[in-house]
Amino acid sequence: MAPAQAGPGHSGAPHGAPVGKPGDPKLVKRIVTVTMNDDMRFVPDRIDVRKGETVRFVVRNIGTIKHEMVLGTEKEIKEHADVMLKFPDMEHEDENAVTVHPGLVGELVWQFTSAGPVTFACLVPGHYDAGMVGQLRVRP
Ligand SMILES: [Cu+2]
Repeated sequence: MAPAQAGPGHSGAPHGAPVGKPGDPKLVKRIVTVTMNDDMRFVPDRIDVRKGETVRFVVRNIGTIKHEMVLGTEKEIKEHADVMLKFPDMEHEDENAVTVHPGLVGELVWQFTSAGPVTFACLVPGHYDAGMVGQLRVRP
């Protein structure tokens, strides 16, 4: 896969710092399966993890259109969703995001380095505003 290339207006996008970092696949102790659908929902949309934990998210798109799962603070996600509305063709190659085409399964390995709320959302234009968002709770 090509390295991430910043699109127009993409500089404010989340790059993982406050919510954690890309995880080492060897340290994965838990696998969480998340389903995305054309009702603009994640199932589940509430996930508990522990600080320091490395999680492999197996992200299944059972819909007929492209969806994605992007991790960030609520503020970052909202800002990024607004940028996506202005630049709808922008593709994500960020380490804190996985884009999954219809009928396929993507993976995201992430280590949660600080306690507190983390938001995950689909930033395909319009999906976040339609409610395609969930919350991770990182316990101390
Ligand atoms: Cu979506």
